[in-house]
Amino acid sequence: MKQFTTVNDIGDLGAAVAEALTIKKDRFAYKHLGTDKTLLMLFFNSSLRTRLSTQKAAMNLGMNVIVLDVNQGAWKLETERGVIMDGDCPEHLLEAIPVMGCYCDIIGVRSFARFESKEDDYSEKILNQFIKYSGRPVFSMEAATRHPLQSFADLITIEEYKTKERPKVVLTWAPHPRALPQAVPNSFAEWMRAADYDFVITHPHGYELDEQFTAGVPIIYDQDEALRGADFVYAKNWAAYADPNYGKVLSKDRSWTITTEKMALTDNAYFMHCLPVRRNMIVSDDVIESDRSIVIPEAANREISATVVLKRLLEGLNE
Ligand code: AN0
Ligand code: CP
Repeated sequence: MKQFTTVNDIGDLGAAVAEALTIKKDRFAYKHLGTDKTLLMLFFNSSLRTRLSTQKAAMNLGMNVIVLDVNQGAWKLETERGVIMDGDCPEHLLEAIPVMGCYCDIIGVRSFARFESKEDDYSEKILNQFIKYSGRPVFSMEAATRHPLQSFADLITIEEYKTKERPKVVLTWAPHPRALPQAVPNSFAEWMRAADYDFVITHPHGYELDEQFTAGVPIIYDQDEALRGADFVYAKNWAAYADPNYGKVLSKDRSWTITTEKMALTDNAYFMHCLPVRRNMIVSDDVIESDRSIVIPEAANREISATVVLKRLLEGLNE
């Protein structure tokens, strides 16, 4: 594998899940692969799970790891070509990227949608510059439009917990005080479609996602109706995608919060969320603490998805 930014990079999903479940039984089985190889993890945004699970995955594979928080201690980076740099950015991404590539073998990048320009966000302007100028295999640790390490972990988790061949999986919007990117729901939809589950999406009017991720997926505006018969409830907030409201919070309607009453509509569904989650906005204390909540095993699987991805990228170095 030469890069990992979308579901298409992972190939056959059945084979990827099988590999993940094998690695989960012996996560140090490929410790030799990363000897004398260096991973650089670059964060433009905060992280708990991605930072820890990806570093742990790299250590499982015997790699050395360098972590850089661009906003803490590094030079502030200009990202626009052609800008007269007389402002507060002393360095340009166009030098910083190839320099960073000199010190590592693989680069992971976290760079959220900025909500300043839909075109820049949805063309993955920042991530694609790393792919173009670093000279190294690049993987996404949540970019502007997708969070594939999360979606892969979600898929592994559903495969572990499902009791039906083709479970009903419901992605539901839930309220949140601030504008959040669409990367997690976009990516989740992309992976759920590829997995061919009985997948539906529910959200208030105005929260439609980019159709490249949702084409063919039933969109149900009545949350109660969508939840009926669900085997998995995947809650997430996102800001509006459609123009003219791109990046805006249109609703904080707490009747969309996932509560015990909402879960009672389902077929005893498991509750999932990528975390971090705001309690009693997205989900009630009772639901997230219930025995049907699998948010912790879901987060634990981030180490497994990252180990598979880094293993394949390391193998790709010699192809
Ligand atoms: C981020 C998001 O919604 O994309 C990261 C989630 C993994 N969440 C927040 O910024 C709170
Ligand atoms: N789920 C996830 O990616 O969490 P972090 O933002 O803490 O990395």
